[in-house]
Amino acid sequence: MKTAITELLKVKYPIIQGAMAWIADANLAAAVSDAGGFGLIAGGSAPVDVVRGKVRKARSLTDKPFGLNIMLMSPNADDLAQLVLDEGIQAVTTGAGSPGVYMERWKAAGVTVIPVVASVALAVRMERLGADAVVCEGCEAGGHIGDLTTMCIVPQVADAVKIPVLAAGGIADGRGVAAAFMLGAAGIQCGTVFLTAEECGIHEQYKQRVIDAKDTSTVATGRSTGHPVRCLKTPFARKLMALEKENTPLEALEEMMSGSLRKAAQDGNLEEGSFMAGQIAGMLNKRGTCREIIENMFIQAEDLLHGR
Ligand code: TUI
Repeated sequence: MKTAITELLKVKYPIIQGAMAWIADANLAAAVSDAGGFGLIAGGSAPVDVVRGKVRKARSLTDKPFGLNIMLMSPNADDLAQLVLDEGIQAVTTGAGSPGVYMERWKAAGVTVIPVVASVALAVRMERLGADAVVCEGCEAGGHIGDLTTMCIVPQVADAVKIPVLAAGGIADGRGVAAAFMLGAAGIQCGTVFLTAEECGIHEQYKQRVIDAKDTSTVATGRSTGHPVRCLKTPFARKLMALEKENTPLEALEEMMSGSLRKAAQDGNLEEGSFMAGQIAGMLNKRGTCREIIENMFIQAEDLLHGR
């Protein structure tokens, strides 16, 4: 399958693996890249030296290209922006904000820049600043989300920009891939499906919860804080929702959120961990390798797109 994204990223399949903080490490990124997709290491809120170590490890695991994601709410975002240049990373994606202040430096160094956006306005701004593509993420996605659904944001952004668009949020099989192409995307980004990958090192409890999830098993918490986050309805999520209803002060909610993804990913802690996952978790019912996940997705998509 050849699209503007396979050309841009020099990959076999037009799929980027979502950069999940505390989850998307060197092993996962290398496995996705080895399978013909584009793996990403999540910078998350980790210190620059930790992230540098992950980049170097991924390089030792695969000779295929991979990238780094910078979560712009991280206090270390400036350092990670520089790390991209120091380590000669081929492509960077950004989330949870506007990467405007870094764009000029990255572009001058020939880095491929793919901001994740949740609105037409930011997509247009990113194109003007020289972004090579944008990921349009709908609110079906796990983690930090915007307001619009994938179905609505992808065609609107595809109409508004000339650069290639990747669709994200709610895609985990060939039907989703084919639908994304019909909406005007040239590629996709998937996070939740890779939580079920053998190479994904999350706690067993997290993986099993994703596999056991049904359609209504996720909820977007934190709307009142201005930072809505979609996660599985665990005891932690229910506590957070109850506190939000009682108009608990923002600081107390933020305090609860801080460190909660680590507690889910590493410890499987249902009482204090935030098990971020997208709505498509309900469709996922088995484990597989990154190669199986990606190949099955694109075999099914090709069949559908060719009317087979
Ligand atoms: O960034 C994500 N997903 C994330 S980041 C994350 S870490 C976190 N942990 C605890 C609390 C909050 C975050 C977990 N999941 N996805 C990409 C994404 N970016 N989705 C939505 C956006 C976005 C939203 C608003 C991008 C830009 C934006 O506005 C910027 C502007 O200036 O308009």
